[in-house]
Formats: sequence, structure tokens, C-alpha cells
Amino acid sequence: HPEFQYLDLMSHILEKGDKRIDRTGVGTLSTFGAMLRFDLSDGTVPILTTKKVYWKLAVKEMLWFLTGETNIRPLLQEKVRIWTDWPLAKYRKETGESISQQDFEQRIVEDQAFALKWGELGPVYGKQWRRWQDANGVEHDQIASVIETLKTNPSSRRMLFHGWNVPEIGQMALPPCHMVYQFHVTSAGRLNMLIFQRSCDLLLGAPFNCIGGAALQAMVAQQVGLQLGDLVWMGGDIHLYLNHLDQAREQMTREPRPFPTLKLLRKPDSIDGYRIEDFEVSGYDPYPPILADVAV
Ligand code: DHF
Ligand code: TMP
Repeated sequence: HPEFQYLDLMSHILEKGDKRIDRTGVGTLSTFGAMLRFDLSDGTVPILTTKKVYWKLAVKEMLWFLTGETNIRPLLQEKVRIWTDWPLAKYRKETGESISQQDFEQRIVEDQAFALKWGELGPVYGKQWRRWQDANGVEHDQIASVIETLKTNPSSRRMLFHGWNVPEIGQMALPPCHMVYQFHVTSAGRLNMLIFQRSCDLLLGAPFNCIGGAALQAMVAQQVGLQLGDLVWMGGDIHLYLNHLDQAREQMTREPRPFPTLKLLRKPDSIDGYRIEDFEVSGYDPYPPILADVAV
């Protein structure tokens, strides 16, 4: 079962991981360099079954990236709360107010001016993917370029988009973790995609990143008229936070069940036309959720 690639990586980190202090102060067990490969050609999608993963949150996050948005307000309007912690921490630090997460989120949704001031993550994923600004102020839509090249020159080895915009890193709430996406078309007309992730929270981040990646790959394949091939995920610093070790051990006791399948119910006119309702996941039968705190 392909999910064992993930569980094996988890067990490798638990056994051999290098214990170190990290930026958040929580501490991690870390390993450097690993790859996961998922064959999507049979319609399956790598949504982990050894814990319940709220896959719609991950797909909605990917759709939000594609809109070019960098404010958490549209995410919260879709009930996606995974990015709140970073603007919230900044708000608490700068105002000294001990506002609850729920009250903060409510204000972002109800008060547009407040959202503009406090909901912004800086020039993160969406900005770089859709509106990378060059030295002359010209904006570059990397997603549109990749799709155009996939249609016109699919043997190209230059089909990628990048989030690591060096001069803008300092303005980002978090520099991109999944930072390069590269595409590849086989002679049989299958679309492969590779994600390079410089830093990976294996318990909380990786499951979302694999789903978001698979959703993106499915959308791009549909838009350019290709069948799905492999999703290749490569990680740099892959870690388990020290307050996630019990959860990881619990997850490793569970025997993976078959991956569910993903179907796109509609073909929009462009990559910008997708909605969450277009994604149908069938046969997802996971173990119960595993709760864990995210390190901010
Ligand atoms: N920082 C850290 N330390 N780890 C991350 O995974 C991470 N991911 C970010 C931003 N910063 C990060 C963006 N993606 C969750 C999942 C993905 C994500 C952020 C947070 C998360 O907390 N997931 C929980 C709860 C999901 C829910 O809201 O129901 C989970 O159990 O999957
Ligand atoms: P860092 O910027 O110091 O590497 O911290 C980012 C943390 O967030 C790190 O634990 C990796 C994790 N992360 C993911 O695993 N996936 C993601 O999509 C994001 C945004 C972050």
C-alpha cells in the first residue's frame, strides 16, 4: 500500500531523527531528504487513511492559492481555519490584546478594513504563483505559463513554478514550504508532477500538501487534456514536532485501508473556474482523527 511510504518515513524519523531546536521553540526530530511517489493513473488520491484528514480544507486551500489571494479572509469565509494562527499571533503581539481565535476570525470575516490590516499573510503562494512581480513592475502568471507550455511544448523540461521570491521573503508571514512544482509529460500522454518542499511538518502539514498537490495535478491535467501519472513529493527538512510523537506512534499502529478515488465532476473553461463542489472523493474510509497542536 502506498501509504506505507508515509508511515515508513514517520517510523524512520521516530527511530533515527535528529533532535534539534527549531524556530518555533517546540523542537523537532528531523531527517533530511526523502521522496514519496503516488501513482494517480488509477484514479486514486493520496488522502491518508490511517487518520481522518479533512481533505476539503486542503482542496479549498489549493483553490485559494490559485485565486492569487494572500489574505485569510476568503479562507475563513469558506470555514478554513488552518492559516489563522500566524496573523493572530502577529495581532496579539502588536496590540497586546488577548483576543480568542474565534473572535479574531469573526472580526476578519465581518470587518473588511480589519481584514485588510490584520488578515494579510504578505506576498505568499498566491501572489508568487499568479503575480510574480519583476524589477520593471511587470507581473508574471506562472500558472498560466505552465499550462500554455503543457499544451504547446509538453516535452519541455522547463515547466515549473516557484514560490521562493528572494527579495520578498522578508515580507511573508511564512516563507513558502512547498516551494517548487514541476511538471512532466510522458510519451503516453500522462502528466507527472513533482512538489519540492523545503520544510515539512510530517504529522500536520504533509497530509494536506499531498492532497493539495493531487488536486492541482488533476485540475491541470484536465485543463490540458492529459491523463494522470505520478505525483512525486520530495522533502528537505522533514520533521516531527516533539509534541506530536505520541500521535505519530498511535498512527503507526493503524493498518492502511485502500486510498479513495477522486473525480472532477465538471470541466471549467480555465484553471480559474474550479469550485470545491467539482471535487468528488469516493470510498474514503479512514480511522478516527488524530488531534495535534500546530507549532506557530
Ligand atoms: N506550521 C507548522 N508548524 N506546521 C504546518 O503544518 C503548517 N502548515 C501551514 C502553515 N504553517 C504550518 C498551512 N497548512 C493544519 C494543516 C495544514 C496547515 C496548517 C494547519 C492543521 O492544523 N491541521 C489540523 C486541523 C485541521 C482542522 O482545522 O480541522 C489537522 O488535524 O489536520
Ligand atoms: P519554517 O518556515 O521555520 O520551516 O516553518 C514552517 C513549518 O510549517 C514547518 O514545520 C513546515 C510546516 N509546513 C508544512 O509542513 N506544510 C505547509 O504547507 C506549510 C505552509 C508549512
